[in-house]
Amino acid sequence: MSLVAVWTAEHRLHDPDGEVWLGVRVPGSEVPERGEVLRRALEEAGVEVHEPTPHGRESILAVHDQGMVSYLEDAYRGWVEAGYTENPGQNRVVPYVFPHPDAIAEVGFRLPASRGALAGVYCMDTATLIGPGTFAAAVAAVDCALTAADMVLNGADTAYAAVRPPGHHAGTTFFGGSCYLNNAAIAAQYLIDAGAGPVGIVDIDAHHGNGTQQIFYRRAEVSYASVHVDPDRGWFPHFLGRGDERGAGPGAGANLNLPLPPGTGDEGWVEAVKRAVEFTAGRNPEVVVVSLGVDPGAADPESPLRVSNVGFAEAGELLAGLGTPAILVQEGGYDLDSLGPDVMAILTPFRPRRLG
Ligand code: SP5
Ligand code: ZN
Repeated sequence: MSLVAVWTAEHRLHDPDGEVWLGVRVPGSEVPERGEVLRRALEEAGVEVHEPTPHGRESILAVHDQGMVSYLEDAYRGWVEAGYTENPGQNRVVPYVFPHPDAIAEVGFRLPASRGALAGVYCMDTATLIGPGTFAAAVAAVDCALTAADMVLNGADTAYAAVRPPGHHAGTTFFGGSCYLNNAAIAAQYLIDAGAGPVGIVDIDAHHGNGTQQIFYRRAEVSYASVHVDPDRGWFPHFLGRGDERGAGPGAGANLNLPLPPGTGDEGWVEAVKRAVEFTAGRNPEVVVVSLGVDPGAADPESPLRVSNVGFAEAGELLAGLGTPAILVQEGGYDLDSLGPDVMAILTPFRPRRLG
């Protein structure tokens, strides 16, 4: 077994500078320091860390709508040009109005003229702010995930993309939940297009990966299994992630949601990961993509799950036990003290085993 990692300093270009939560600008949890913590944890553990290679737009556009990607690229410039950094004095792109599906149903969707209104077209929440370097950092994170995919295509057993911003809440035509481009989904599609065979995505982030689920909902060759805090108990992403969402059309049966009650600890969480792994094994994937969020951790400020470092180590054993080549892509994990140790607990079973 071999384990390699991909990381880039370009993550620093993205500083969301907080989020707007219930109408109030509050400090956010998806901070640049997360990227530095991940880098240090890999170095201290002696994991080989590589720079990403640029992969261009094609792989991104195989998953995301061209209009959304162009918008993300241009959003901050347009915001400044519209004067919003001066009046009302908002230094980040953030929506205030959304095209409610029922409001536009009779006439259909048409793009608004105002840059302020445009901010609500592709974004699903007010907590995913766009700054000057957000798009460049999001593209660099995709490049890390695709470089990890290349490594596995070239024979590595396991490659870990230590990225931010995360991706699993971003869908074909929408983004949100601190995510802009869906790193894991883009990598999964890239593996499919490279002829790697069926892909199994396992998402252990504390939140349901509604973007990844949407992208592959009707697809049979990419399965999606997610363990997350129950949205019906009041948790983000609120509108998706229920147990009866099983896929549709050719993808019927290829989607598995395992929502857990707030307060779930190692026992219940590891058992759910086991079910996700068994479901994934049953789909006979050639490659596994893990959406590796460690926000189920007990100390995490964004989730009420109560997983310990031991629980993460057990999940790592289960995931490594799938025995297929794997790429692991960082999602959430916001407690800066447990982020490194919890990620390493997942990765350790994927590392070369020492003799003796
Ligand atoms: C990738 C990922 O883990 N995204 C999760 C985003 C969840 N954001 C929810 C935002 C609302 C809660 N923020 C409250 C912060 C004030 N304590
Ligand atoms: Zn999360």
